[in-house]
Amino acid sequence: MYHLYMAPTGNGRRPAVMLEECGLPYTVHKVDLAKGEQKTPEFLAMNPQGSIPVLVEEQGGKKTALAQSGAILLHLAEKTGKFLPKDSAQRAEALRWMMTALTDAAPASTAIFLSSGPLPDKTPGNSQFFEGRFVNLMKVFDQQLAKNPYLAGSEATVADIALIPIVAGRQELLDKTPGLDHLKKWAATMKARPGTAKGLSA
Ligand SMILES: N[C@@H](CCC(=O)N[C@@H](CS)C(=O)NCC(=O)O)C(=O)O
Repeated sequence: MYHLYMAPTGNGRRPAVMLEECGLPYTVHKVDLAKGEQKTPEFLAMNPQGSIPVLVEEQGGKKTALAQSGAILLHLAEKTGKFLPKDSAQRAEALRWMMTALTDAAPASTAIFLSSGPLPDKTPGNSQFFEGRFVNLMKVFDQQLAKNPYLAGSEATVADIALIPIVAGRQELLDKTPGLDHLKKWAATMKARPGTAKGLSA
C-alpha cells in the first residue's frame, strides 16, 4: 500500500500519474502548502527538505518514505517493470528525456510561477523572459515528438509521465503559442489515457 503526500502542482501530481498508470493502490494525503503543512515536524521526518511530493510505502509492517518526484517514478518503474524500457539504448533515451523534463522544464515552469507572484521584485519583462525560456524548451520536446508518438519511442515511458504534469499546468500559455503541433497532439494523447487523466486531477 502506498500513501502519497502531495499538493495539486505539477511535481505533486507526477507520482499520482505514475501510480495510476501502474495500477497501484494508494491513498492521497493533501498537504496545504499555503498553511506550511510541509514544514511541520511530522512532515520533516518524512522529507527534511520540507517539500512535496513524498511517497510512503508500507510493506511487511515497515514504512519507508521517498521524496523527489523523479526518484519516485524510477522506484515505481523498477518495482513494477513498467515505463522503463528493457533495451539499453531505449532506456537511455527514456532517462534522457525524463531528466530534461525534471531538471530543465520543471524549473522553467517554476520560474514563470515565481515571477508571477512570490518574486519580490516583479516586472512584466521578467514574466515574458521566463515564458520565452519555457516555450523554447517546449520546442525541443516538440521536435522530439515529431519523430515518435512518445518521447522515447512508440510506447509511453517515465519521460512522458515526468513531462505531462508540466505541460498540463501550462495549457494557457501553450494554447496561445502558435505551432508546437506535435507537443499539443502528444499532450492530448496523454490526457486521454485514463490513468494519466486521473493522476492529473489528484
Ligand atoms: N524537485 C522536486 C521539487 C519539489 C517541489 O518543488 N515541491 C514544491 C511544490 S511543487 C514544494 O513543496 N514547495 C513548498 C516548499 O518548498 O516550501 C520534485 O520533483 O519532487
